[in-house]
Amino acid sequence: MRRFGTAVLHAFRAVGGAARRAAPGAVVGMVTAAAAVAVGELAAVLTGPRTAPAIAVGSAAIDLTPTPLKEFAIRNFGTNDKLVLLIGIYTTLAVIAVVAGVLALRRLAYGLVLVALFGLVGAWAALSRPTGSFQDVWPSVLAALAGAAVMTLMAASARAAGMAAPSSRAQDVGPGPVDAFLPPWARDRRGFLTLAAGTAGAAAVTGLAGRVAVDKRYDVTLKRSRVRIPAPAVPAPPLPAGVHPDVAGLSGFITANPDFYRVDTALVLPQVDPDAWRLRIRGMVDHPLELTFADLLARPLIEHDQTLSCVSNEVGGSLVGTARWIGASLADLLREAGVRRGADQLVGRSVDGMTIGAPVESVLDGRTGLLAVAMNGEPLPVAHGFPCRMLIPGFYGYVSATKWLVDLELTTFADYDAYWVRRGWARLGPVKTASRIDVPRPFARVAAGTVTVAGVAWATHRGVDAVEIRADGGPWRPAGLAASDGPDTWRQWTGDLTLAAGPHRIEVRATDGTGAVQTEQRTDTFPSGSTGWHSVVITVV
Ligand SMILES: Nc1nc2c(c(=O)[nH]1)N[C@H]1C(S)=C(S)[C@@H](COP(=O)(O)O)O[C@H]1N2
Ligand SMILES: [Mo]
Repeated sequence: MRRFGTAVLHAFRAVGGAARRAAPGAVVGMVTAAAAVAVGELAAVLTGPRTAPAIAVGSAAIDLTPTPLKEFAIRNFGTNDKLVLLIGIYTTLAVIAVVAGVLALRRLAYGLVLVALFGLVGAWAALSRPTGSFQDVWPSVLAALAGAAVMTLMAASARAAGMAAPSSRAQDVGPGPVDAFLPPWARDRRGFLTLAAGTAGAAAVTGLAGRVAVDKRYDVTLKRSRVRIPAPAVPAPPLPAGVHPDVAGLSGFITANPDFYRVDTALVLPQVDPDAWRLRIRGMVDHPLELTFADLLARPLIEHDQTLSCVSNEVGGSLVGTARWIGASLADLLREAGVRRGADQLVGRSVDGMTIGAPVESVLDGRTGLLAVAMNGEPLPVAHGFPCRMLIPGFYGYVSATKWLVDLELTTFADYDAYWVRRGWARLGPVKTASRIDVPRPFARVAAGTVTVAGVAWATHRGVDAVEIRADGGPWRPAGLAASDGPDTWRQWTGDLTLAAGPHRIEVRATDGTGAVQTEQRTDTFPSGSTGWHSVVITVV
């Protein structure tokens, strides 16, 4: 026991000693990284927010992330998945920076190699973006150059202060050519720390200034606020009275824009200038078209309520919402372009290179597919695709709802796999019948007697014809259906169960407009959407 205790103590001492010896190197590395990131951010003012090294690397990481991991991230972090990714990237960078700094104090060249690698990875990531162009490498190149300069200076200062790790090779610790440039005050311990703090401060100011300038230069909030959406030629009828039963805790029938779920691969939101926006319609068409935003707004606009849901939504999950959209008819536009025979896939491309493919047949079968420009009475929010997104009722978002849309290509499923299909997701993504219990909340404690159960059910474009609930595997009872706003939206429902004291498990299932009952069988979200009944466990007291 005592032997063990002594061993632990020794281990701690050894680690502590190593940490102390590594500290100057860690400082050199962190300051180097700070300077590099800051210069990268500043350079991105010229080339766009997506070209800043950390963002470019993050975006490349999203595209390279294996599907199960991406599913895990969406499942566990939801809309925060991007924040988690960025924290991961900066943490990785910090670790590499410390290693680089420690190496630099042994031999500067080793540290510089890592800095160069950092620049190369950033440049490669920027180039690998679907919309990447050669100038996009500049932020990473300049970042690496700034990092190299700072590392060289800091290492010289550490050396002069006698803080560099003792090396077996004398020439590695001896004065280098840079030392001539080193100001006299930076040649002792205090000078080293002053240099580090000063550089870190300058990096913080530069980086923040870069960020602010990027946000300002590319921000479309002002232009968006000036957009006037014309009154729709085909307004939606007012919502039927009673689409929303008055039950506390039940989701609203219309999902407010700030509450609407967001799922996309955009690490920074694309800022699309509506004045510069063009939509091309091309591929297997007789007359390729190009529209400006004014052209789009001049078309007869249709107002339509539609529920949008994500294929990654788990049973009972919240990646679903309903909005009142306004847009131009997608089918009319395709007819004008003249779809050639054999074209069975419509691929929507976004300004950031996302590709989303939908069956042409469905777009032309009479449903209300839109090139949407408004959501719940305002221009599309930037997070939801401003200035224009695609919407096709009946399909999950990943095959129908391209945000920041700039290009429509008519092609075939045989010839082209869109982004998610290449990652193993189903080619066709019709929405599966789903129902969710909103009230009571899981693990709620409710009073004995009649328990009110309420929720939503959707089978987008097929509609919901019935909802049933039951407790503890007992007989199914029909729930009361709220008024219907048509097959393209979800339907609220409520029901009462009489429950004795104790724990209970409440389940729900829906029947869609074709008469098919929602399947009990649980399947994963991958590759074509989850199935199974939602249940909540409550305690009656
Ligand atoms: N450009 C672009 N459009 C996109 C996506 C994306 O990653 N990029 N994600 C799709 C997915 S998977 C879904 S579920 C819907 C979500 O739309 P929302 O964020 O407006 O709710 O957008 C779709 N459109
Ligand atoms: Mo999705």
